Amino acid sequence: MTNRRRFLQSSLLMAAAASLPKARAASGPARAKVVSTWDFGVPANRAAWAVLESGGSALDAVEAGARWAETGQCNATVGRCGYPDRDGYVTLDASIMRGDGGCGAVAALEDIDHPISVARKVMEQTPHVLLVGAGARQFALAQGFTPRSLRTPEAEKAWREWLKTSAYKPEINIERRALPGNKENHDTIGMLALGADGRMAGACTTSGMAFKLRGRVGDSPIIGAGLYVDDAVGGATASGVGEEMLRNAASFLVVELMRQGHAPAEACRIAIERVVAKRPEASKTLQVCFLAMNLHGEVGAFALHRGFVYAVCDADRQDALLESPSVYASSQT
Ligand code: SD4
Repeated sequence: MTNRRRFLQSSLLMAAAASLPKARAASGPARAKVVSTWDFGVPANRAAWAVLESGGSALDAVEAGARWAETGQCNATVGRCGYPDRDGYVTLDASIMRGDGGCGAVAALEDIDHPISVARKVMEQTPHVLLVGAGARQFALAQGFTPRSLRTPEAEKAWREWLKTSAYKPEINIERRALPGNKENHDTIGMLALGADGRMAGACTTSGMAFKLRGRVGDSPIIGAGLYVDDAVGGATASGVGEEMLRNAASFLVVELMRQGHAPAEACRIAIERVVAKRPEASKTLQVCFLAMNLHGEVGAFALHRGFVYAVCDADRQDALLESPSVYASSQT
């Protein structure tokens, strides 16, 4: 019963978020829109929007937005400031996808601060979709990327603090719970863009779960799990505990639900319900968040727990930040 009440509360919030107006021709490309996960999605969207405004493609836009998240800020779960795995290695995951099905990804990439651009190179310069680990690094170097150490002093300090207990608790994104060093272990960026020409693209980039098992790869570089885009329908991306997205082919699921006629927010909600149904107990302590946009520029989101916010940028509004509805009002279920 309690959960039902929370679903109701969530539905009201969802209705508010789902009623986002479509882009109007104010300035910039009339149809275009960019959405992305978390509060730093606002500046990341701006970087992407600048590309769309200057006539760039949705693909160029999401790459620019993701690149901003990777190096334009210092964030414990994306790019150059990402926290290391439990053995002290910073390993990055990223994927990029065009609405025509073109896609590329890298997983467990070390020493390269723009994994999203390496993912794009995988898409454009190889017949493959995913390169991992040492091979991905070797490919990046061959493509001209400059290697650099990614373990920042802050990340090192947090890791050493974590080593004192080495508690392995993948509790991410729930009410912005802090890690040692007062940093949070979430904030993957997932970004979707709709170009003025009606074409879509998406990008997702992360350092994954802080202090993860060495070799652990989440959903973000897996096409269909952390990201999926189809020009005929729309796109979806995810943040949260990637294992849940992997179990449910989650982003693909959200897009397929939209293909069946569901609005983006409704598609995200149904997908979240699938996550709950599969692992009802685990879902009380793990965060999972979906963000979707259809080919008309309608946007929606849904999360397991309160606290997921997403940024929307179009010709009318550059800096909108909206709170997603959620199944649970808090982590205390
Ligand atoms: C992962 N989904 O590696 C990512 C982490 C994340 O917000 O999204 N954090 O599982």
